[in-house]
Amino acid sequence: MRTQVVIVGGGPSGLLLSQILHLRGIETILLERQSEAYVLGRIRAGVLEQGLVDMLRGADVGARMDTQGLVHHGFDISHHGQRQHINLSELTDGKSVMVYGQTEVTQDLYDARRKMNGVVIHEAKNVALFDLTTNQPHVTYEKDGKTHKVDCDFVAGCDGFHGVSRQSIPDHLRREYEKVYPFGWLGVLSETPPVSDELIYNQHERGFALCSMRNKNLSRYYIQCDLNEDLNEWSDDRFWEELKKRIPEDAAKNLVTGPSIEKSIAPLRSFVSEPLTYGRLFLAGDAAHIVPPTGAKGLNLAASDIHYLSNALISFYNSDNEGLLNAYSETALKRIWKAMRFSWSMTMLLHKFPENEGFGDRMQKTELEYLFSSTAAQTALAENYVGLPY
Ligand code: RFL
Ligand code: PHB
Repeated sequence: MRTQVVIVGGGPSGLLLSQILHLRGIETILLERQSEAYVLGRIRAGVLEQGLVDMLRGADVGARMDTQGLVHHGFDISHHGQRQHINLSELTDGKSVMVYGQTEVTQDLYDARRKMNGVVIHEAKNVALFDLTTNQPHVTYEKDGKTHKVDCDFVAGCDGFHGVSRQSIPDHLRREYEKVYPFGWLGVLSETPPVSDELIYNQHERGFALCSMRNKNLSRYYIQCDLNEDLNEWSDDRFWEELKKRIPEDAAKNLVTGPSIEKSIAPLRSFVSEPLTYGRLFLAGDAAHIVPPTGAKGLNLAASDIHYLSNALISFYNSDNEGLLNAYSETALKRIWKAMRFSWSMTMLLHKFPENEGFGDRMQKTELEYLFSSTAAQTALAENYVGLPY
């Protein structure tokens, strides 16, 4: 087999790249390790920046989002019985975010790929990348007991944190930066109306909590938990009781509880691998970087990588110009580090850190008091939350 771009990984990064390239006449073959049902069963992000919303519309996959997504003009932060509204639109010249689940984005992309007869190969096992530093790389994979080979011009590594692409860059050419946080998020999805029209980020002495949503009858809640927490010990009742203790009193009174339809624990980590390029391999999304979910940046950062990478590939094929491809790593990393900083600072601001007793706690409290009283601080927060320009 031969194609122009092999895309490894069928999460949002890989699917969006294949959709954009296909619309511009560039052929791709996408290799996904899991089944489509497995990929769609993962409950992940929920908040889309304007940049990603525009990209989805531009890639002909915005129609369902535009009817079912919820435009949010602000969110709340609660701390010590106080609740501060962060008015995103007022603070950012009318910008907003879209609440629309990653599962829905992925579904829309799969539907669009099918409609355009895009080549998406599921359950492609043991993907391996070869000759990446030549002009004729190739990729092999196993399916139905056979080994297949795909020759190509470029490989896009969109295979997430545990993928094979990043590992295909020799150790001595790769520099990794990492911070692992000493806690996780226990998340619950329930078919109940959200407790509030907007998201509430709660800083509390028992630990962080987040009230989020997917639609008018689907709520997503998270609480900070220990890393070694056993999911089996978290009955729905125990989860709701703990959540109520961490959110504002009026919200706790209004909270509609119900059976969870998904419950999981996610560790929190900041991670960047540099550079994003090795010969004709280009990393994008979680394959190259991970942010803690506090700033809602993971999926959005994957989208900005795809923006830069798709432009670079289009420029190569249309104008024979390698300039943007050569600049991809540096260009994308500039925005990645800014989102790293923001996600890290939101995480530090809102979580309970076991080692923080004393001075650290007072700094956190003072930072929140400053944020609640300063329009300048709220503007900086809002500017980052709606998404920095591409
Ligand atoms: P993905 O989604 O991990 O997709 C990678 C795909 O590659 C496949 N794969 C392979 N395929 C072939 N061969 C191999 N060797 C392979 N190895 C792996 C995998 O099966 C998978 O299908 O990465 P991608 O596409 O870069 O997308 C990144 C986003 O999924 C991620 O950043 C976000 O979900 C992060 N995130 C959030 N981001 C936001 O922007 N806003 C949010 O509100 C938000 N909330 C969250 C989040 C992530 C969370 N978790 C669980 C980590 C909330 C949570 C709880
Ligand atoms: C979510 O709804 O899953 C969500 C929302 C905001 C975040 C993180 C996760 O910051």
